[in-house]
Order: sequence, then structure tokens, then C-alpha cells
Amino acid sequence: MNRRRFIRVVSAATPALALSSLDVLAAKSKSPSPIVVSTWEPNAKANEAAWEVLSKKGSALDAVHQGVMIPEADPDDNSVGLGGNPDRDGRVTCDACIMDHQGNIGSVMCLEHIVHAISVARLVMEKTPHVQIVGDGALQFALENGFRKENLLTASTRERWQQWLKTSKYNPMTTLDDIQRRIQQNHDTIGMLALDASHQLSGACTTSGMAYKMHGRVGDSPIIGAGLYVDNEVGAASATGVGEEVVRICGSHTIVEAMRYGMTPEEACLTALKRLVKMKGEAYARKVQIGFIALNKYGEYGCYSLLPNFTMAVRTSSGAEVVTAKYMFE
Ligand code: SD4
Repeated sequence: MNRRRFIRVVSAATPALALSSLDVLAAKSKSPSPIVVSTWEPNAKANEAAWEVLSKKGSALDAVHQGVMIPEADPDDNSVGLGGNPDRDGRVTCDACIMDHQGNIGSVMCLEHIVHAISVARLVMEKTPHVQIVGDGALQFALENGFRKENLLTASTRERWQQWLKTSKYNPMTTLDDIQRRIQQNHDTIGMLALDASHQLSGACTTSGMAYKMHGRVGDSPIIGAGLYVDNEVGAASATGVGEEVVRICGSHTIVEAMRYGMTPEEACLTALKRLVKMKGEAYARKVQIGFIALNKYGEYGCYSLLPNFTMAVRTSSGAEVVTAKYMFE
């Protein structure tokens, strides 16, 4: 994309005209090749599954769906699906959402006993008149549609939870520190964005949420606009980190809007983070981690985090790449 020209065209236009300018630019731009990006380096494995779909000219929607199923089924990934960390009552409750290039959305929240929450979210999108189903209703819907009820708590997550019960102190940052320590071996909450050969964007996000949260707590990940947002004219974004803070600033939607008005994906991620810093103050923001990833309609991607150690996994026809995010605070 010729960014300077893009900004000139967009800033000269009213918001309604800005959209049609974007259309013109999209039509003029060389069609970008397929790409998939995910939160966290270890999710490169999930990217490979998505790439399998994209490289065969499959849809971005199928790619992100297949991709995020990989960590969901991995018992050693303690932030997603099977083997996900439980809440403070020892219950593993999963959140997931999916969004396609036509603005179709589906989401499940606080879903127990089902490994592939993302598949239930997709079914909500495709087979119901609704966009979000939570808790027992989500489980009932999944079982009625042939999903198997399973125990998602593994021996090791049970053991860690029992250790945690000795102090029972909920501290999302301790949890995130722990995640960062384990991240070399394990995976983490996955937000995945893809652009397919037909130039369509989709995204998916799935998680078991913050470890030892209150039962029923829902973070950003299954909330369209917070943990994930896709606008096929502009781009897509996803989030990881302390969900309460991402929800506060409608993180992913904020990023997509910033890209709409001419920012690069990286600049847009930083802009959303700065909004939290402005709203809650630097001292507050220094104590939480958020990592954002973004992909625009031209196949350009970027990421940014509040604190160090956030990574993004990228897969294109040139192979796999890991991007270490720039960050705001040490
Ligand atoms: C949540 N954002 O439930 C998720 C947690 C997360 O890495 O991303 N952990 O708030």
C-alpha cells in the first residue's frame, strides 16, 4: 500500500467517502498473497494448520477455524481448551469467537466440557439466529449438535490449581508471568487472523481465560470488537493479555478503525494501547499486559504490547516468521 497516498485520500474524505476511497485503493492494489498471523510464537503450529487450508485456496474462515483447533486439542497448552487452566472452583470454562468477511459472527462464553469451543462458536454463527450463547445454554447447544462432553482438567492443571488453592490469591499478572515462563514449551491464548487467495479476511479467538478467575468470568476473547474484529474492507485485529483491559478500550475494533483512517497495523495496535494508558494512567497500565496483532487488507501485519515478551507468529508462502512485538513499558 502507498500509505502516504492512502492517508491523503482518506483524510480528504468524510468517513462515508473514506470507505469508498478504500475500495478504490483495494481494487487498484496488487492482490496480496494469503497470510495467517497468530498471537504468540508457539502458535506457529496452529498457523501451519491454517496454512494447509490457505495454500489450497481454502477460505480464511476455514483456515482460522482449523488453525485454532490445534491448541484447543493440545493438553499441554494451558490457556486453551483441553488442558486449559481452571477457574477458582476448578472448572475449565472456555470462551471463543469467530468472524468472517461478511460480518457474520458467533461466540460462546463460559462453555464447559467441550474441547473445540471455536467449532461451537462457528455453529452459533451459521446455525442460529443469535451471535452469543453462554454457559449451560452453550453446552446444551453443543451437545444437541453432536459435540462430546469431556473433562478438560488434566492431572497437571488440577495439581497446579490445588497448589493455588493454598493461597487463593487472584492476580492476573502473576498468571501472565507464569504464562511467559512457560511459553517456551507451551502455547497460549490464540487470536488468529487470515487473508485468503480470494482476498477475504476472517479471524478466530479461543481461550480458557485467566487462570483461577471467578466462575462465570468472561474476558475479551469471545467478545466481538474486544478480543477480535474483522472488517473486510480494512483489516482485522485480535488480542491477548488481561481481558478486562482489552474490553475497556474495545481493543480490536479500535485497531481496525485506526487502520481504516490510514495507520499501519503496528501503529494501530500502539494507538489502542495508548488509549488505555490515557484512560487509566501509566502507573496502572505498567501493571498489566496486553498484546495486540493486526493484519490489513493488503496483507501487511503488525503487533504491539504494553510490556515485553509478546510475540506474533506469521505464515506466508515464504515460510514461517516470528515477530517480537515492540512494547510501551519495560
Ligand atoms: C482473557 N485475554 O480471558 C484472555 C487471557 C489471555 O493469555 O489472553 N491469556 O482475559
